[in-house]
Amino acid sequence: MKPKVLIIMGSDSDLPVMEETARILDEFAVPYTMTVASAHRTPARTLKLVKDAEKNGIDVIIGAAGMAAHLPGVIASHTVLPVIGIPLDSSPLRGMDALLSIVQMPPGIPVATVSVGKAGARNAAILAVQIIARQDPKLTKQLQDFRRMMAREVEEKAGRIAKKKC
Ligand code: RP5
Repeated sequence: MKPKVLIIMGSDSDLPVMEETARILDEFAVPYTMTVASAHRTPARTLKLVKDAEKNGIDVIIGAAGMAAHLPGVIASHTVLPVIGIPLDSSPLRGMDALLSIVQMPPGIPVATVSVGKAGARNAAILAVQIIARQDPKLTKQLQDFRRMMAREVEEKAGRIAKKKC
């Protein structure tokens, strides 16, 4: 199947967190490709990936980076495809640097910024699925089932805590 999501991370050191994005996309059976490119260290490679993504019918690009995390913003500057940005905790500033770099885009070039780290990696995948699901009723149903499953888990947790208190 042709990939619908392109995941670009700033370094291979980001992979342990970004595996969470891949895991969720696998769960929903949404095809993706995942690679490394840096806005600063390999600007030409980043641009080529974005332009190829447009040619190859990618629906959503996920960019993840730590430190002075310009990657998602630079990706967004080169395309009108939706871009989701994941700030990563890979510096002494513990992701605050990446969060502000990614979330504070100037008006006109949005990056849909998710939370820092693994929770963000997970949400980026879910948001990408939600975007793609607009054209795919089967995927919409899967998302609704996923929400119901989460709600059931919360009920079960509440039940377990209530039992402990008795
Ligand atoms: C960022 O710098 C990367 O996204 C990574 O989070 C951080 C450190 O990269 P490495 O020095 O480990 O390659 O560009």
